[in-house]
Amino acid sequence: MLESAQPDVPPKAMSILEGYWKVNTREGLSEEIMQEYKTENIRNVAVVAHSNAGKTSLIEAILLNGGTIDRLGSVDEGNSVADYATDEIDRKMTINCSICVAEWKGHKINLIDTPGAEDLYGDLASALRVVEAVIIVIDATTGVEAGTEKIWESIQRQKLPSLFFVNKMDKEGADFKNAVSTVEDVLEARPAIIQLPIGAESNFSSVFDLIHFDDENIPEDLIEEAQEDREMLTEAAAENDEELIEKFFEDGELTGEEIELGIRNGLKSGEIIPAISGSATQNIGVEELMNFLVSCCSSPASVDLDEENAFEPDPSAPLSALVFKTLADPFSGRLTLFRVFSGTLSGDSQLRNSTKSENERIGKISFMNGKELTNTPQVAAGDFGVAIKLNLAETGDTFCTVDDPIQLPGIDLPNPVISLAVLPARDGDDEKLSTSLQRMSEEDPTFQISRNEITRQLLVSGLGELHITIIRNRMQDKFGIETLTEAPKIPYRETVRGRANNVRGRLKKQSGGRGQFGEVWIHLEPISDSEEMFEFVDNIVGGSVPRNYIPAVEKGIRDTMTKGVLAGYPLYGLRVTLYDGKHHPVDSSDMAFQLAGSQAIRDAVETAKPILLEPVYNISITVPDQYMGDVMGDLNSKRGRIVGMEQVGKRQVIQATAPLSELSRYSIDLKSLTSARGSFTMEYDSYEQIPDEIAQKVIADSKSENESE
Ligand SMILES: Nc1nc2c(ncn2[C@@H]2O[C@H](COP(=O)(O)OP(=O)(O)OP(=O)(O)O)[C@@H](O)[C@H]2O)c(=O)[nH]1
Ligand SMILES: [Mg+2]
Repeated sequence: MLESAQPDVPPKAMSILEGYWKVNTREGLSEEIMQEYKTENIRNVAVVAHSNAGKTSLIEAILLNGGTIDRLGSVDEGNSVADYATDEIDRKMTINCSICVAEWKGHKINLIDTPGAEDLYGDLASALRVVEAVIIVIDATTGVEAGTEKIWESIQRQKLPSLFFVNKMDKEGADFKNAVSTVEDVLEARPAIIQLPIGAESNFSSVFDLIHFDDENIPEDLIEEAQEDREMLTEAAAENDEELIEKFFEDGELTGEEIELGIRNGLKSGEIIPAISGSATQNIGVEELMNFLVSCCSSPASVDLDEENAFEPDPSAPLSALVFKTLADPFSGRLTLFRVFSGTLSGDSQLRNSTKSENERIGKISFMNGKELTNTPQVAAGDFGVAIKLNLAETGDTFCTVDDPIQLPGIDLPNPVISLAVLPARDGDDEKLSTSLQRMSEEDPTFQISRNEITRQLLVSGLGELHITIIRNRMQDKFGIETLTEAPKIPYRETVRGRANNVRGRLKKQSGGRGQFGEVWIHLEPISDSEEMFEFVDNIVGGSVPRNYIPAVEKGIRDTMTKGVLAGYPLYGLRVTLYDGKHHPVDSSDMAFQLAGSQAIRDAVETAKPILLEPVYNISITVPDQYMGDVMGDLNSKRGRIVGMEQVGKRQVIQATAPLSELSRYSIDLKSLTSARGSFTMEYDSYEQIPDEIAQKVIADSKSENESE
């Protein structure tokens, strides 16, 4: 349709992602339906949970029921729609979020599969930003797990309508009511049960619908439970609509339609969080889930607009679209995944990237289902699309039209919690390393690169060890670059605590021909601002050091300060006053004064009580109450200082400071201390003096390192 001039030729499913993504175009997804869905007939749903709960499998079953695929793929066999990348297939886990599409009863359900591994929650944050509803999958054999607990916090912060799908009801040990009770205990949420499982484990056969309650067909052993749960559901639904509550008081009953209305309202306001049971791999309870999405979840057309979301969710309104993910590919160029919030985004058009304040030409755009792309001329409000080969747009950017600027709120991505030094495994690969790292961090903004000037290490930071390992493997697959990692060195600094007055630096060489001569006198004192490296005061009067040599003196001092005096770390926070000196009309030179300056500063530092400083970080740790003691004890052993504590629900938020040298493996330590239920963020605070015995060790280490070089 894009290439040909005949508008009535339907767009062809195409496979542009040859190469890394190994695309096989699937049959399915009727193109008209993808084009024709109105905003009010779209449902955008993120599927989230702790690792392994069955998110990808659930999406697979939804796609089968919707007719997108005609055979149920599986994560275990490596042929699911959502986990299509080669490393996802190898690891049998979701790494990147992907969009999958199912048609159901005249609706288009866009599903975003998200990774369950906490190290990959960047994509989870992106997914939550672009949907109107969330399915939280819970493993019926374990109940709520640590990852889900953390995701729940984000869902609540964003007030996203959500529902619990208690999965794996067919598995040995499955217990629906127990799983629901962990939701109550751990998440402190009161789910409204809308379907009950009939049977469990190998006897799990179907689900019983409590909304459209059918007295006749209740299995005998469920009668009591079903009636009780139906009453609770009716009450919960009634509470969410004034007319319903009146009717409920009069009749003591509501119809299925009325309950649905109450649930719709309650979902939107967050008052009702439905719970459903099922089995993804047995495809039980999944149709019922799809019916529920269509009948009770909000469409993108009915979002409540507040000041932040001042867009009109209508295809004819001015355009606003949010980029929520980019995928780098060495063969086909970058893919940019976007969600249209208002208006219509057309391919082959000039758009404005309002976040970057630049215009960008959009070429081909497509709908996406797993790895399959289907060309489309436009994507309308409420829907998802992907643009090919854009260079400018990054995750979190807004597209709008050139004349109608709109800026959508960006994406609140998690900050890196771990850093490692990285180097190429083969000599000479340095440039290749830095370009491929660059590409990887464009694809994933939670993966960051920096070079530490002090330790001269190239550092990569991410959300955990697994995150960094996955990216290193991808770099090897995509760009053929093999890497090694090392523990990051701590960027210590040196400074002085005392002063040194009247220190001489002198170079005098007379060996036959022309000699070398320069002499300087300096004072040295500390300045309190240790972020400022150096202040040079020139107090020379009467030309004892000629003007033209003064820059050389300063350079000599500066060079020595970068190399340090105690342990090879740079000196910070010094004021050096040059007040006197001597020169020789023939033997003086820039070189001579540089060396004199260097000697003066070295001697001055040695007499002015040099000390070592280390970087100290602010750290904010959130843990469930029961882990408080262990976490505090551990912080103590890490030279941490508690600054504050706050109770938030059943959790403690601890504010502390601790030296970076003690925190390099904190993400791993906290995980094992709290069974993965704790989380933290850290941020640079200041440089502080290192305690003596530790300083001695740093100095000794640096000496032995220098000797071995
Ligand atoms: N018995 C049973 N096994 C299931 C069910 N759903 C998923 N599984 C299995 O559970 C494992 C994990 O399934 P996935 O769909 O990959 O889970 P996920 O939540 O997407 O996992 P991550 O993407 O790694 O977070 C696989 O071995 C599935 O076959 C179910 O309903 N019953
Ligand atoms: Mg998955």
